[in-house]
Amino acid sequence: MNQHTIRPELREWILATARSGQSLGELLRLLKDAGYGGEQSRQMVARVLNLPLSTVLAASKKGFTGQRTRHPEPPRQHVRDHEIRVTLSTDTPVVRLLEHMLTDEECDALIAEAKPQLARSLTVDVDGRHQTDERRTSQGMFFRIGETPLVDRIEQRIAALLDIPVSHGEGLQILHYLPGQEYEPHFDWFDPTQPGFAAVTARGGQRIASVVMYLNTPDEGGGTGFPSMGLTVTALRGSAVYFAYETGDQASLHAGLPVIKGEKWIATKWLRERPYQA
Ligand SMILES: O=C(O)CCC(=O)C(=O)O
Repeated sequence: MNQHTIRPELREWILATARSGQSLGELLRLLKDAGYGGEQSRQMVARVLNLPLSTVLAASKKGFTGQRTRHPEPPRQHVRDHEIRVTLSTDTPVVRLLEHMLTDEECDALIAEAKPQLARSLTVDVDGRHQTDERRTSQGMFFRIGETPLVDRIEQRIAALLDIPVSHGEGLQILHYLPGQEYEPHFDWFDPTQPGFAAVTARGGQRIASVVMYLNTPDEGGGTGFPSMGLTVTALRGSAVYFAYETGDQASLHAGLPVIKGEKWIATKWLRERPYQA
């Protein structure tokens, strides 16, 4: 298909629909319902979203839905040997506050294991490359899946709580913020309109949910903000915030708010729609 055959209104509609959070599979279904042929739709979507045709073809076959997490239901969840209290629950976006996600001993041990390995945190740029970024000024490190017995225990707990296999998780990430350090508002899902989308989703597909676990209680500041909801989660040792999203979900915008006094340690788990680990 020639680029000139895509009408500007249709190009805008494809972009807007992808940004509004529809999956590629859903986008293709809507085009089909509007009377476009399968091959024509795939070519248009690939061209407008700047994706390899093979990615769009795979989406049309699989529906690109992958697996979703199960959102923990209040008031509490029994997970293996552990009771987690669900102390706040919202649906748009899906957010759960989880009390007693980790024990004090687990928090301290994670910090001790991570401390010698910290380096400047990175973000993923539009081409899918890792970069240092003034919007994210913490230090951090990643554990490999099951790297230590403690990491394994926490990953098993998250998997059981959210009913998703451990293999769908990226490695557990530990972050350390000092006063003034923060992670400015951002989305955890990858933008399908960016050139690097195919590369960052080639393994595991799209991100579908995040769990941010607080390993200490900063003296002041350092919560997690959800600006579109006007919600600030206070960082409290052992508790966590879980949030789930669709591609393009604007409500899942969130930020690691600046630490004002003291320091902040967190462990973050990002989950994918398909297995990320071999
Ligand atoms: O530091 C926080 O509270 C949030 C961290 C975060 O948003 C992230 O790592 O994606």
